[in-house]
Amino acid sequence: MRLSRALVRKPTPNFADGLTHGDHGTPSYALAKAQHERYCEELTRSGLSVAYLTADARYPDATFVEDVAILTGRGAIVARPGASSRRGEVDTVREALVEILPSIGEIEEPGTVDGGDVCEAGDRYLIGISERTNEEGARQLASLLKSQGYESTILDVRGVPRLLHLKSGLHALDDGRLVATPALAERDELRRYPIVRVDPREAYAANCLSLNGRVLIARGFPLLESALTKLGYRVVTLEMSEFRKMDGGLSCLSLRL
Ligand code: CIR
Repeated sequence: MRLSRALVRKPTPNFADGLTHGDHGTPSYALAKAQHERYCEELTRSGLSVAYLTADARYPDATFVEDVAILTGRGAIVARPGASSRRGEVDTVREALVEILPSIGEIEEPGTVDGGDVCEAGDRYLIGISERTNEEGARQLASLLKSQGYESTILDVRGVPRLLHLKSGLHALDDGRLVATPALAERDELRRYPIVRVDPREAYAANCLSLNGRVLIARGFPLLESALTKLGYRVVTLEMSEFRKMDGGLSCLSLRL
């Protein structure tokens, strides 16, 4: 799908107060801000117009906008984040989305869904049940997607070590190939897809981002960079160190349509 717009939210000075399982240290706000600016430049270079949601320091994780909505080619679903500290993030996103997309619905209590657990892969959606997305949320989401004509596959990834969200270890490239960490590449549910396996030492890099023929990957992961380049993808690398410290990756920093 040709992407034309992105919604982002700049990190706030208290960005380091967000949630993390963190073993990579405390992030620097100044560096995070600079990395976010570079990220937005690459969105623009990839042909997307970038709109900024109002930054809100009440929610230090709010820069990870991908988690609060699911955008399909047919409309928007407002998520219900699994972490209670992030629930309030949905209000501004809902308001912004009303202006630009038809509403397909919202995830309702007791369901929880983080957008990071939702991966559009060709003709279907892969939905992860994780630390953040529960069975009820996955079921509601699959049903909302079904009402729009989309099939879903639900994968329980709670047993996969160090995986916050499904997309922390999985990405669907534009041509239907997946990029996946070894644990996810083995899953029966993904057997139908060709897969680029990420070396376990580079697991963080599995969260990449395909944008109109380019593939953004985190900088410092040469094995994945070279594997994708050899397969003919146009790879762009971006420094993501400060977002990694807060368990975030490339896809989390924008909503795209
Ligand atoms: C959180 O734990 O919610 C944030 N610190 C990171 C969220 C990253 N989002 C994503 O992987 N989709």
